[in-house]
Amino acid sequence: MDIARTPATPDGNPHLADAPPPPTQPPVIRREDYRPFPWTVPQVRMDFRLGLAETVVRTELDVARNPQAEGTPVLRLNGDGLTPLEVLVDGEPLNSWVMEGPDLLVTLPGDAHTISIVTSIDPSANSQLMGLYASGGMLCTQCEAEGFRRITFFPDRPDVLSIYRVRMRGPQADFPVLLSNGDLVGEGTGEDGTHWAEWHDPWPKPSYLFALVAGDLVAQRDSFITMNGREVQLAIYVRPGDEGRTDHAMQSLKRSMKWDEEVFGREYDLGIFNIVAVSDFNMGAMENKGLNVFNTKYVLAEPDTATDGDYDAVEGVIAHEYFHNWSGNRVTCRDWFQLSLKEGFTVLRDQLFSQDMGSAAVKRIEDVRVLRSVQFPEDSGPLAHPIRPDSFREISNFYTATVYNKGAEVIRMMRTLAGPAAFRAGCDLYFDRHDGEAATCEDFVVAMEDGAGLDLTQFRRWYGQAGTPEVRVAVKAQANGVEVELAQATPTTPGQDAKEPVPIPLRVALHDRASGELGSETLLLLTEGEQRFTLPHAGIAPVLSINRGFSAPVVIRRALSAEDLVFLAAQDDDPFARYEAMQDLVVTHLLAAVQGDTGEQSGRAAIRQVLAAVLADEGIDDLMRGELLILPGETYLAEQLAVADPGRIHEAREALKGWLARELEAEFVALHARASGADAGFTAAAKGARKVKTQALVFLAAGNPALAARMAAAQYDAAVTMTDRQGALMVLAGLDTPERTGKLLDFYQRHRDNALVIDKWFALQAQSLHPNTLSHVQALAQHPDFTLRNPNRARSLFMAFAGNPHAFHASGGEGYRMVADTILALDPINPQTAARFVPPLGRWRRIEPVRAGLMRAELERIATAPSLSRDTFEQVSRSLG
Ligand code: B3K
Ligand code: ZN
Repeated sequence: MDIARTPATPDGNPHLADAPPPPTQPPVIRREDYRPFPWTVPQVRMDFRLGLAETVVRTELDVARNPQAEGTPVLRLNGDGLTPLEVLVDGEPLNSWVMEGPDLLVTLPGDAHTISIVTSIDPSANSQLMGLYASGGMLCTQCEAEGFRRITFFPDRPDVLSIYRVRMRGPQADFPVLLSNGDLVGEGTGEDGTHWAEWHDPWPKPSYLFALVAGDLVAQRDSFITMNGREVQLAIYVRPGDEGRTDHAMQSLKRSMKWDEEVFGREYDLGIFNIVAVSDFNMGAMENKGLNVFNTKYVLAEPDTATDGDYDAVEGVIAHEYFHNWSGNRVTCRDWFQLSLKEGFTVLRDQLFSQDMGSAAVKRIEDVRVLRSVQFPEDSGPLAHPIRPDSFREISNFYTATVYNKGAEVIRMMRTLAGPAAFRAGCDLYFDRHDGEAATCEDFVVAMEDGAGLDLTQFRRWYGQAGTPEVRVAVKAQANGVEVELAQATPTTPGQDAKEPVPIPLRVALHDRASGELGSETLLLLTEGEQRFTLPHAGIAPVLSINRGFSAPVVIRRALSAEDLVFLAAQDDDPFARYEAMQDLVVTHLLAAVQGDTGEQSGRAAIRQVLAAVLADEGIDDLMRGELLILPGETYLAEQLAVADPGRIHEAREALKGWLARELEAEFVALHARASGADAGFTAAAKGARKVKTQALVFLAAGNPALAARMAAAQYDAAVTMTDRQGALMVLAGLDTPERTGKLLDFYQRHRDNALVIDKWFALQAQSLHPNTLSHVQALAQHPDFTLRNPNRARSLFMAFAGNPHAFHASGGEGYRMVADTILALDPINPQTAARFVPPLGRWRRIEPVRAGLMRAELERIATAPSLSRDTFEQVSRSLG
């Protein structure tokens, strides 16, 4: 085959004339257009000749007509930027293939054939980090969602499941470790300094779960005996020098394996489970079968360089990827519209795991905080979409908080409705029924109906409707009880004007404020637009505690007096409800303050009273105290208003923090002193102490900056953990004080060889409350350690900045310009990561008119840029639309 002809167009090929012109706009892919693939690919054999600058890939596919699909002689193999060097059908160089855009089309005469294709790729030029790429001298892959087509031509869709045999050969000195999915079935050395390895994965899988890693890596090894007594060899591969930082990840993996057996009855199914840590990675980690590839951020952890939050994140992500082995790999997705089938379910599984490993109440509050600060704004903005989207242009844009976190909430509601035992029965049935298949969200719902005995007819609306439902609550006292009147409405979202009521499970209890007596909990199921429930109550001052444990992902609108909220915040037996009452008190006060309500003094006094109680309460541990001390964030506050002024929100929140800190200065100082006496261990008490210690500084920094600066500098100097050091530096970074510069410099020099800690150094400054944050970030973008090519580094500066309201929303629009410039600079390098910076600008409709105009203008500037990626084009056009 003449490889110089690109696109390859063998003479006389009948398909040539049909090739459409290149699209001007990326096409819209629709869920309703799903059709099964006309061919099956039972076996794939791959052979890699590895090199950083050139890797040659020979792929052999056994294909057969799919009896379940409409027949066609044409086999479409997706490609992305590839040129076929050779195409053989049953060993013959037939002229029956043609390129159509990026794809290779082969016309096949019979029902079963073997196709052999050779491609050549340059991993070192792959800055998108999709497909096979080079990272610091090693080679690794990322294929989800559509990266495999950047390695070889293939039906790159999740419903084509194949058994893979992968052979690779490369210079032993450069790539001493050679890994792929499944079991190692052969290895050897050549005379020319090369060596080879062959891996075989017996489990049929879609191409997005393929992985290959080659590099100079060291392994921490361990093993795990499964519930049926099988031994699994575990290894975590890292760069030489990092091997001392993998203990926590290994322990987390073993705990995850055990937990999944005990709680979900799921056993691991290969003899090997490998994890590789990579420093250039677009997201957190990837669940490739038997060979998880991780961002170093979610593997490496030691007390001197990782915070308690980092430790928890490592444990959570290790668990999440491991759990995908069943929810995602053994049962995968039919198409990418079903993404929440694996992601929502797996997020719920990792949340339940983390609840069991630590404090369930604190974990629940943390998860709700993420949902409300990220997913709620998404659901009320231009990028709103159902957890099962109906269309997309670029699937990478749909790895969202909606698909992941709201998806988890939707499955959690099924669990609440069924109860844990019936839910488990539903899960068991789902896994049994669909093992080895590419399934749909509907399959999951049907299995849950059959296995858990639920009728989910109306519940299915949660999959199709975008937007966060709002529930209005009115309580009327009656003789011997109260009537609870609930009304639900879901705001319109792009493309969805009419919304129907969804079933909303609300855990409620009626307490009595006068006697302090706490009522028992019941579950109300709101299914209608408006519905009344009667609850028995004998007391005289009933207070309704509602959506306990955040049993439904909705906004509750309740008109509770400050007195009732103070009561709930101080005494409710449901920790989430306590937190919620506290948040409500603060939100009510701050919204009044930003709207110029001067009568808010009483609200302030109520908050002071509750905060004082939280500081003094010996009945709660410090981890919970730390949660209760976190004031609602500025994005969440903005979310409560149809149109927000971020400047006023910031001022009002800081003013409240400062006032509270001055009122309770002695208490905060005492808390800090008490917590400073705790040890440096990882018990809940020690972690809690570290949490409240920095929280105390956060308050004091707003009320008495000079005192806070002294205390923070002392905490920094005394720190033996990264939690204490980072917490102190975070507070100092926000203050205009001489200690700030000295400690920032010290931190940099101490950790300059550790990329993950230098990421923290960038992020701390970009997230800072300092008035000059904007110019600091501009200067940091020129720092020799800054690069847009590493996603962690790019995010550490600019995502941190975009999430810092006072700096991002600078009134002259400089923050918006900086983020837009970042998107434009990053888009040609790494479109997937670039597109992630669009949503903060996309919020313009909910921001006051002057800033809104500036934000919109930046989006328009991006939209007019030539050769925008599909990723960024889609996000920008939806944001302007
Ligand atoms: N499944 C991957 C995410 C892949 C993202 C591709 N753009 C990690 C995870 O959710 O577990
Ligand atoms: Zn996942």
